[in-house]
Amino acid sequence: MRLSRQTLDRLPATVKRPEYDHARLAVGIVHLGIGAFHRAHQAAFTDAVLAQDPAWGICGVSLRSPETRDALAPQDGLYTLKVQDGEGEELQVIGSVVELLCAPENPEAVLDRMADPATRIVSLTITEKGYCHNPATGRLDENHPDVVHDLRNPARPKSAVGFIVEALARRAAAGVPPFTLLSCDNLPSNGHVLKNVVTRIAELRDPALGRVVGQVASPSTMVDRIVPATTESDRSEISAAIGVDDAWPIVTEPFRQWVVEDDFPLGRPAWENAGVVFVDDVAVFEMMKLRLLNGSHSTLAYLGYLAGAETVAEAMALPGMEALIEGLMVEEVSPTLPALPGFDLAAYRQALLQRFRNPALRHRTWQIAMDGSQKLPQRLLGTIRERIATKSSYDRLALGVAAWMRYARGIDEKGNPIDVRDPLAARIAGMTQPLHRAEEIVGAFLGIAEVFGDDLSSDQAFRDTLVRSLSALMSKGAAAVVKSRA
Ligand code: CS2
Repeated sequence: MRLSRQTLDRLPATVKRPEYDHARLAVGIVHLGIGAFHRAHQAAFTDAVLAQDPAWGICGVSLRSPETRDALAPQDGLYTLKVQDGEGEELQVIGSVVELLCAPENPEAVLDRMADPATRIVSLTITEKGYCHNPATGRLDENHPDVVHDLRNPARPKSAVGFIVEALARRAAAGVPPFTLLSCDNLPSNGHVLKNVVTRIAELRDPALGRVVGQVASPSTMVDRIVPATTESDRSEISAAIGVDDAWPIVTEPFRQWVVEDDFPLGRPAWENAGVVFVDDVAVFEMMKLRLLNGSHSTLAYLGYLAGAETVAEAMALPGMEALIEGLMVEEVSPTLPALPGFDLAAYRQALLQRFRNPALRHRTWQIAMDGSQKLPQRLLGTIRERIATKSSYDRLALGVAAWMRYARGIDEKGNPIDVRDPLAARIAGMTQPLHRAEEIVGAFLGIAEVFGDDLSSDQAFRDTLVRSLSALMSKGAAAVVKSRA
């Protein structure tokens, strides 16, 4: 028997379930990129306030594969969220996703939903690379194959940004006011980046459309919850615990945070009642989270993977690792963060270390290692730039960057190939695998302008630091380097 509206009343009493009439929900939000993160984060915050207003159901859109739709549509969009840490676990069925669409199969259905006047928010978790931008400049990459495609075929877009521009064009033509854009990806000023990219695409289509899109509200947000990919054993354990089959449950940690700029001309769910914090400017929160959490995460992922740690918790347990990460946060990152009055930064850092140690989450280093070329600019390189500007040390941050180079070259410490997932993977492998000396490898990487920008590429001290770190990683191995840095 499958989890569905019909089987909700068979669930054990300990499983939390929607406290509203699920059949009465209507779509008010279209979410592009309905992955695990969205389902543990925005969809959970939204679920908590639907009893107050059932008009804010979510239409979840997959931009690539039909897998999520195929798993959740037969379940009326319902799925289980398992929240766990070392101390306990809690199961909750989330009901905020009321419709599922697969964009490549039926782009017209997605555009219809987005153009519908009832849709008042279009939110996104499409990962860094989904923005089709140059990570170093934040501007649209006009040569990106999806952008080129979408400009040639505006009514049958492939990219999220292409869907947004076409839907806004249709709304404008029909006299329907624009929806609010809500980026929930780990990018600094994610709302601005999104707005710049879609406005530029619209301008390239038609200057008048550019002016329309330039007026759209696009508040920035800081999102936080650690959500590992669901495994087969999660599926079977959770299905056994709830007594019916759930084809795609999600496992996550208790911690969740969402800080949002309050700019929603067509309204929004009462998310503040679920703990969402609304502010005028999210920039400081975003910088703190990207540099402390995600910067540490990427460093843990590359060093951990190279040293043979499968999960973040295993990486944290490597001799010297915790001291290295704490040192990175305290000495190298924290001094670059603007003050947040009343905010206890030391407690935030301690909580992060504890979250990274969470023994109940199997968060794979390989998962976090993905898309490094898109992640490093905001996670490590921006911080390094500020350390250089203030003539301060950045050894641990540079070790994280060197570990990425060691990893992204695509050959592990035993000489076996690494399954590197990154839009630049092939280019990096082609460029760096024939090279063997750290100087040459670092030189090749620094030539990637969309990652390092011109400034870092030409900084001799930065180059020397990377060469030292990469040589050590290549000669001694990551585990020994981590141990020696403690
Ligand atoms: C992680 C993030 O996969 C990654 O790159 O660093 O997904 C991280 O778990 C979240 O940002 C936590 O909020």
